[in-house]
Amino acid sequence: MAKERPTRTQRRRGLSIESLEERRLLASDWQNPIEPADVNDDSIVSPIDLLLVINDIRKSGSRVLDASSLDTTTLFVDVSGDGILSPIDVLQGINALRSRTPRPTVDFLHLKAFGAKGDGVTDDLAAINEALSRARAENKRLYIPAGTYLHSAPFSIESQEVFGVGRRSIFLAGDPLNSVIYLRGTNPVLRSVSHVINTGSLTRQSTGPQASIAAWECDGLLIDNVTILGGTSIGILSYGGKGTASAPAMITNCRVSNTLADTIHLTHGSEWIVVENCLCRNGGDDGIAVVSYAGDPSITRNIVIRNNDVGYTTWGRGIAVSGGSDVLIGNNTIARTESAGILIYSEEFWKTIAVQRIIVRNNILTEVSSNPVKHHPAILIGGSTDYLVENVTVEGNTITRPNFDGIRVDAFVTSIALTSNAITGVPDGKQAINISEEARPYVTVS
Ligand SMILES: [Ca+2]
Ligand SMILES: [Ca+2]
Repeated sequence: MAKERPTRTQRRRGLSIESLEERRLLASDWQNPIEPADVNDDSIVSPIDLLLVINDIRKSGSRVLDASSLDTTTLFVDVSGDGILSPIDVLQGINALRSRTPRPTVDFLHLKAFGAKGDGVTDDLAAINEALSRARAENKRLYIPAGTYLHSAPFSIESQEVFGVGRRSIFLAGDPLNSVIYLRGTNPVLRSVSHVINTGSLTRQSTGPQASIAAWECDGLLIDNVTILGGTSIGILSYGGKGTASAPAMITNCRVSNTLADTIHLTHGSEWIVVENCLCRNGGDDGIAVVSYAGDPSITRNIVIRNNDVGYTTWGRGIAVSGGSDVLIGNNTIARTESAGILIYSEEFWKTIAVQRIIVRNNILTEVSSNPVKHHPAILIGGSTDYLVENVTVEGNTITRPNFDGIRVDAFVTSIALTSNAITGVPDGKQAINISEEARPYVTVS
């Protein structure tokens, strides 16, 4: 069922591979998304809400609200929604009390109305599925209030929007081998929730049901302000997820950590996707990967990866294009990866296909590539006997203290430009720029 979702500001921006924007602030997880002045979330704006803000300021002072952990206890004290608790929140609360404006028409259903317990122990899967189904039928959004909702099996968000209050609206996978939340259909939206998967002693998996969030062959897609902790496979997977040039699919402001496979992975003909302002930490494989295989329905293409903070991987690269075209990797921060910080490669071993028209610009790579057996450079470019890597611009990047070479270009490439890259702290015996004999006629350095 297709629906119009005109309120999404991200959708109006359009996608230009050349445009890099300022970082946007994360949504405040301490503002009530339904009624900003309803601090205690009892559906009424009353003087009690004001008192709660005043008491909090008295007790702990004005402050930036902690954005570092899952937190199910703090009230919605950030009335103004700027991420800071201050007297401004009191003033806006007073204004809301005075104005007595009628509440807007409710356009969402409440998960707890369907019997979900949110206690982290009861299996809420049936309630979640019933709520999703009803919300779809009534063309409403589904609100996930603060709580921990155990789901014993996967569920699907289909052509609809699910939203919560960030790190306090937690989906907890009951089975780490059957954990996925699917996004399907047209313009599915998942916003401001968390997904926790306790992997225990399990080893890495690599199929859909073991991912945390999987955008599965959907048209349009928004995953925003989603926190993912753990998982035996990929954190956020786009398997054939597609945006368009004028309305790109968006994966924004997400925090993905402790997955056993890639933290974010785009494949199977995914296209027109922006991955922006995401934090990827301690993944078991690549931080953000664009991957195309010979058997895919089409090449994964038209991807923008910008302003992300990636690193501290136990295995894998920071940002990788292994089969893909028209990809911009811009203004990302990459540190302490196990393999190359950025990899642009057709990988014969994995049967990935051609790599074309890639811009790698203004990224900051620090102390990347720790594995002494692989000895990857900070940025690694190369093709395979079957597939060339062509038209790659590597420009304005800052590489500091790489463990091996700064930039290395292997064989099977054409039209490679390395321009104005600042490379410092290269170890003795390693090179800032290392171009293979075979690649030399095809690489310009300036
Ligand atoms: Ca209230
Ligand atoms: Ca505030």
